[in-house]
Amino acid sequence: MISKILIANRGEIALRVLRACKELGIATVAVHSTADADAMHVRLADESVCIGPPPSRESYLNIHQIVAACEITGADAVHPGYGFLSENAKFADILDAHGITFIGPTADHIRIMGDKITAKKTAESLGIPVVPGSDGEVKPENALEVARKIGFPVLIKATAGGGGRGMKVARTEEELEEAVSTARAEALAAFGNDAVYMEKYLGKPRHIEIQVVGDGEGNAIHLGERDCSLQRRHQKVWEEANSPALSVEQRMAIGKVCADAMKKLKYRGAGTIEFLYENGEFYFIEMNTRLQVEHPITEAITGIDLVHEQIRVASGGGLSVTQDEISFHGHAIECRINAEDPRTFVPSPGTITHFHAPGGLGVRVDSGAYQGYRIPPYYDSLIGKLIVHGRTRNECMMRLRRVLDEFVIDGIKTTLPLFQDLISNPDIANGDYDIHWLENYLGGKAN
Ligand code: MV4
Repeated sequence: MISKILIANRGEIALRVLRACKELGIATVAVHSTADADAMHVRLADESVCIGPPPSRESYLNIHQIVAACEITGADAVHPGYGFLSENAKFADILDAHGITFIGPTADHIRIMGDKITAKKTAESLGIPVVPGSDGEVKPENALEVARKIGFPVLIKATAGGGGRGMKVARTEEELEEAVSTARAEALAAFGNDAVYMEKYLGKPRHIEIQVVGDGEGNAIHLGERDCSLQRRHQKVWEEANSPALSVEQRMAIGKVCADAMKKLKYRGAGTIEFLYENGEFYFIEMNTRLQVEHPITEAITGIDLVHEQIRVASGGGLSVTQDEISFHGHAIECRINAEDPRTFVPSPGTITHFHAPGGLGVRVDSGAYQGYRIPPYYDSLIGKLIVHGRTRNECMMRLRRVLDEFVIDGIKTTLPLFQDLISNPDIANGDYDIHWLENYLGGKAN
């Protein structure tokens, strides 16, 4: 069994994991860089270890330091949160070799899903619908033949990719050669690997992802979907569950496909299966083998604590619920609060002079920020998440409007004003948006 968990992360997610550990009676170890000595996760953990200077490479990504911190404190498990080492198969292997439990999937499953071609082939073999495309890697000399077979427009993607880097659209045969060479060059620069593959380009899809959890022994559940179509430069801004676009029947059907696939794979841990959704069809694009930023909206509508489940399955305790016991209640929306200018999205680190989080029924704020906290400039700008739940989408939107008026964060710029704008927009009110909506909206506003 797990008796002490080291949390290899910072910010709101470190706090989130800490809360789950405390509720399960498990001791906690925080790690932090010198820039985070005054962080809330450090204050609330039972023990803390400074693992290096501010740059992530030398602290939160430093495997040697984190393993050493486990040895020093006697931690028997590591929760990686999201980002940093959460999808690093080598890290999972190293912990394994030290007899420390990695709270996540097996290193092999992380590796499979980290390579986008292997992930897609695996998904297809497990019965998950995928985007039509090339059968594996595409070499420049075969690109035209493959593209003609798929049909234009096509999208060239990096095998090692994710997050949109190394991705290029070719709308016509004339555009193909340049698209392939640019995609390869970007992939090489970003990932040190120039392998690319090709897919049919979907023009106006929604981004819908299914939450799954497996016990590693062939049992798995799904917890419905999240609609994360509102993104800017591949950064999610607003997420909701359920998706305004799906019926109950569609949800349960795609959810079952995903849970069945995870059973066959004997997947262990929490995972997210990402789809593009267009004209009533789902197309697998990627699977993330970690807890995601937006997991609280799933927790809000299911009442299931995903970090509890992660810890249970990591220690061999199995899932706490069966699929039949899961039901979906109401609607939840998450707004990502970034320390950024709400118009330019330029980061705005600095000291928070006033902080007042809203409360009341159906309101959750996940944040490590507090009055007097100084946001260091070294890490991503997410300082908190506002999660609002209501019995209906309309109630949820009305509640969100009320809550945004109550939230006070002074001293720095935040993205809170963006959400004030979005809740008043008719397309948002109607749930009528796709993956390009937000960029078009922001591009169309005078800034
Ligand atoms: C696509 C696509 C259209 N067609 N694949 C962007 C990041 C990567 N995770 C997958 N992405 C896309 N893949 C096909 N075949 C459009 C995107 C895409 C996108 C996807 C989800 C959310 C926002 C997006 C913004 C631009 C492009």
